[in-house]
Amino acid sequence: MANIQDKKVLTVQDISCFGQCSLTVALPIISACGIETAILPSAVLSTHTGGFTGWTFRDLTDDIPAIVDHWEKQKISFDAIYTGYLGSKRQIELVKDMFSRLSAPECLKVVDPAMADNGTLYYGFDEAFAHEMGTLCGKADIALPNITEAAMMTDMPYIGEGYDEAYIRKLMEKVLALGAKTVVLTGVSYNKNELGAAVLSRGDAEISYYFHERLDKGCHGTGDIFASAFVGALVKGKTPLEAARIAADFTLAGMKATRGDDTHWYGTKFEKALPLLVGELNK
Ligand code: PXL
Repeated sequence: MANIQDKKVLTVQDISCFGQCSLTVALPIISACGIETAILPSAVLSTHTGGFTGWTFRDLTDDIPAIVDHWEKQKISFDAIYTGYLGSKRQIELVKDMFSRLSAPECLKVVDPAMADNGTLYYGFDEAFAHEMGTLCGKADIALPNITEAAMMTDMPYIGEGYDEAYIRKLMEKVLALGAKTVVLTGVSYNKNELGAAVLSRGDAEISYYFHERLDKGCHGTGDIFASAFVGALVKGKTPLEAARIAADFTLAGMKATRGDDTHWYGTKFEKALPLLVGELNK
């Protein structure tokens, strides 16, 4: 029987037409979780910017206010709003406005800063943008940075490998101090065999971790894949730690399906792992 209370998610990020990231990842993954998913594209690119050259970029900032006005007039609201790659500081302001105008009661606001990795900002971003993204994470129920993004938003040094738990704790506390209620830090590893996510909410005495095996090589787009599955699992009622475990296992399975295919350097074959994600959520 249909459940009239089914939840609706809005995700705001770019469409990289080719390359398996942002909306071409978020929409299929959250939909596969059985959740109605609306999209608001922040820009349209021919490909993502991580390894391609000569991509096209159409900024959609000017279309956003009218879309939000229309939805508000139609009394459309969302049980979760999940933001990823945003193209400008103005878009960050527009997302803050969406948080206040398009949220259903108890709307979960999930912010993935999606702007940097391995110590480096993605093409086109600067330090000022990173700080602005910090203010958006401050409005989030859950902020989902990787270590590079967390360090850039909080003016902590990025020290690559070889950090200890005290560093991770300080980084996470600083993200909470921005205003986020919970921080899920991705790409945490204290040894060469394991990689995972760390979860800390305001008032928690200890960090909770989920680790899985660490592969030799990363894949492009895994941050978006993790974040999308995390949102799907969260909206399905999982706790942040359970959602992080489900999302991490799904992402790892996608990476395993990708390794060995050198022609697939630009993305991750997450589609192959969707049955695993769906099975996990229906357990
Ligand atoms: O996966 C994050 C991402 C999203 N969107 C665009 C990107 C990237 C990372 O490179 O370039 C356009």
